[in-house]
Amino acid sequence: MLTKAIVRKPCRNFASGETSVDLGKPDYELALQQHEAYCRALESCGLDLIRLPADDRYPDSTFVEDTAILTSKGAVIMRPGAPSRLGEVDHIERTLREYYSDPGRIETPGTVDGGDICEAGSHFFIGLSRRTNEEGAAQLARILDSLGYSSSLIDIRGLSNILHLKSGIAWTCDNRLVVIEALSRRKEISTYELVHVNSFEEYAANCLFINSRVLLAAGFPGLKGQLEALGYPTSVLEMSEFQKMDGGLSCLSLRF
Ligand code: CIR
Repeated sequence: MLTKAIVRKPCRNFASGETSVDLGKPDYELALQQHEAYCRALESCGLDLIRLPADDRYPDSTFVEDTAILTSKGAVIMRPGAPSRLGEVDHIERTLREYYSDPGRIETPGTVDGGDICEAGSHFFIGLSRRTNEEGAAQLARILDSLGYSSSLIDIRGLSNILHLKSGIAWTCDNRLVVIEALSRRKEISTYELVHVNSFEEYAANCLFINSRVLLAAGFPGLKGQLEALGYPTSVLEMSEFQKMDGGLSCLSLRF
């Protein structure tokens, strides 16, 4: 059971963050409303929130997931692959130290974005991407091994449609993975039952399974129906303003 989540309010210059999509400029007030609804959804899944204040120095700082990996055996501080995001980790680390005594850390020249790390029980998939390099992935694999977790790499550098591994894959907390077509034939995931996301709904692949509920972006009835048919209760959230900044549901929180 997850009991807590760290979230950070979007800052006023949220629209100046990194993005590779062309969906227009986000509306800040709407982003705040969507973020608040997201926070309430986490609370309704039974999580106590640690709410961090907006940090105007880092436009992307609301995407806290990229700064750390939290497991039941320990935490690892990431080293984000976008130079503009490197400083975000210091602030998060101070918060994490209240809960984790000795977090591991990705060191230069390694880079890892938390969005590239998909936990699946005692195994972690590590995405190699524009943000997560081989050195960072190797460091993370060693740290996870020392904590008692196995890991494997999934190279997404040839995929232009997703920023992070978790933009295209989500673990359902049992033996299933929600997956976009481009990743569905990878041998690394061949032992899982797959929930296929159709090509019109790829953004919805970044869904969030929390304590037997699934949070899903609004506007994707196909995946919603598939998950409900499999017995997962869904809650739908408007994510338009975060999608404009390349962000999905998972990246707005660190759950533990
Ligand atoms: C970035 O490009 O870094 C942010 N604008 C979006 C990060 C999204 N993070 C995630 O999916 N884990």
